[in-house]
Amino acid sequence: MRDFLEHLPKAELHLHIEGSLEPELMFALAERNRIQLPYASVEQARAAYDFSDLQSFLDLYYRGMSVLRTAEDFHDLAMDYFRRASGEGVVHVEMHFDPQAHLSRGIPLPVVMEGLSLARRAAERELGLSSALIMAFLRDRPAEEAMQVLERAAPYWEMLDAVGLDSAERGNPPAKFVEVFERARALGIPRVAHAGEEGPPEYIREALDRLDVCRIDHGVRCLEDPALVARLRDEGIVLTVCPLSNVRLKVVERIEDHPLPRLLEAGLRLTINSDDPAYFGGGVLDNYLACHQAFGWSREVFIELAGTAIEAAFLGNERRLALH
Ligand code: ES4
Ligand code: ZN
Repeated sequence: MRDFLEHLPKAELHLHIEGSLEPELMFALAERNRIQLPYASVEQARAAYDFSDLQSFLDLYYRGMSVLRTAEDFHDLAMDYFRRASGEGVVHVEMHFDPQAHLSRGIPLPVVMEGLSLARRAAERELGLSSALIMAFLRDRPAEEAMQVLERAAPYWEMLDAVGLDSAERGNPPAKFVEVFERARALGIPRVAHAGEEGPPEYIREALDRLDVCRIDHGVRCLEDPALVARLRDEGIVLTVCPLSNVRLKVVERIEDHPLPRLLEAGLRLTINSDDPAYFGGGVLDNYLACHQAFGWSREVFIELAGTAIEAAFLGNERRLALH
């Protein structure tokens, strides 16, 4: 099965590129930029990745990304991930990035965009890997700040495949960002949002009704609301589920308790993704393998999940046909 899953062409639709920063690269960039890390070694960093919830992860995630300073750093970050993903049979990657987490540290948007753009082109050329870019807003920051970031990104609007919404979910409902997402819609930029990971099913409804998103990131708590499940199924809304992330952030206690089999049973369109592979113990292939081990899914199920990801990706028709 490992061989089959490795060779199955997979698309990753839910990845935070800053969460793909492995401790080895974190240490190399810290040295290059003469930054002091709070860890004595790579092993100590990995040992610190023991989370109790989303916020305890976010604290280390924002601290870890402090080593990213130059366009070259962002290039190296993305290229390091693209190489690993390609090695495990990933043919297309849609990456969220968090401009506010860099702007607040004095890293200008053009630095981030230049680094990520160079890496995307190199991945296409050297690995045959396509990618999409999702500019995410931090929902625990004011909506006005998100709007300023969207306006500041004017030179890059053409390069954005979507805008997204991430960071601490509870207490930060999608409705807070209605104006920002309306502006994105007016600009013709597609929209996605994290909802129903730690937050209630109501946030999923709100993301659909008020933000007009085309995909829900996570969405696993929809099962608490049967009418919502029926709606997601009827409208064919795709959920980008991240099983190892849900275990590590204690959304579920054990992978065996994960709602994925019930979501599948309910007829929802699902994809399997890694979220923050460097922090949650594995990439897309590891997430597929964990599902195989926990749920005993057949090849046909994985073919369907991988197919859904390619259908739901921000891809041109030509590339989509080539991947199907
Ligand atoms: C994130 Cl809400 C969330 N989940 C996982 N990774 C993240 N990075 C930023 N926000
Ligand atoms: Zn996420």
